[in-house]
Amino acid sequence: MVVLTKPVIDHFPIVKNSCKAPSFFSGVPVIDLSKPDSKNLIVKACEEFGFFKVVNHDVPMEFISKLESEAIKFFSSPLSEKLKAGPADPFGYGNKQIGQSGDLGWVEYILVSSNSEFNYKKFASILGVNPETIRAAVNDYVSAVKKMACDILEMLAEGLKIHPRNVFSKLLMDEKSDSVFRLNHYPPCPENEEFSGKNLIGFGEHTDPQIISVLRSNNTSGLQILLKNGHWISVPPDQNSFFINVGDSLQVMTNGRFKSVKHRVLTNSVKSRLSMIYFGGPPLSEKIAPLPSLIEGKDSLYKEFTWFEYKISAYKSRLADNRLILFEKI
Ligand code: GA4
Repeated sequence: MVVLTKPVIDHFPIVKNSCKAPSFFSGVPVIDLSKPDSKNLIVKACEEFGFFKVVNHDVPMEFISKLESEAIKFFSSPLSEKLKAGPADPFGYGNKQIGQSGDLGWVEYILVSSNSEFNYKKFASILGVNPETIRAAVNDYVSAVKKMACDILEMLAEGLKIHPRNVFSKLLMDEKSDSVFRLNHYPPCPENEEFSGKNLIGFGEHTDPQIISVLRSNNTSGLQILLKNGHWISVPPDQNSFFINVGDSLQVMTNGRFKSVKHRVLTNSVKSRLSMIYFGGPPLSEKIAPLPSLIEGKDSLYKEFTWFEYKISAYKSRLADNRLILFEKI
């Protein structure tokens, strides 16, 4: 893998790390999608963590490996070539700069949107392959993961006793669903005297704005989530499973019963981390508000807004900002 240029400590956010090797958290809820009691466990996981791991999914391994190998080839290309597929404004190839508000991370990435035509030609020419090969690899993977996300959202609705059960999943199934797909590459970050005992941030702390996010990574650690008790915990990597995040929009639709999980990625000094994330969002015109059946007898915590309005304000924010504050009822 080609390593990014040497990090300059002043330019990057860091976290102090008292011990070198991360101690992994063993309490991440594991949902076996083949088991009949999954729906209740999913609800519990969303309430307690806004995060869980999924096993026994039916996303074909060949879709994962195909896309992973294309991504490795792309990220291994010379930087001068990769830059031709950028900048990420917000879609395309991005390097260290995250979003448009000055956030930095030790990461390079590709961002693709379901709503704007993606320039596969640029990527394909860098890889020296037919654009259709790349388009097909992304589409096969995203379609399979989206199907799994919809199944999970339907189980969630059932677990919450909400009718109809497609109340959340229909938003992702809509042909105008505004979803995003992201490939992140975190090159190993060389140890350096300047920041020894500290971890450089690969991707700074944030919540995802959409409804649900589905993450798959290789076997390199780095992902951390923030627990309700204020502690950051390291999630043990598992390349055969998927990790699910509750997004801000689902937090609103459940009137705060589920919390969008704060998460971040720390760099690794030895190994590259590669992750692929599908962010399932609603159509731009969709009105987001707490579902009446989840308000019953309580106050609605959020004002109604369209996904378009939320997105506009999210894209102006810094990564670590609490983006929902603007939409809370006082
Ligand atoms: C976080 C979740 C997704 O990765 C993303 C990110 C987006 C970007 O990288 O362009 C944002 C970030 C994410 C939230 C706040 C804004 C927008 C960077 C940023 C500072 C693609 C998304 O939808 O929101």
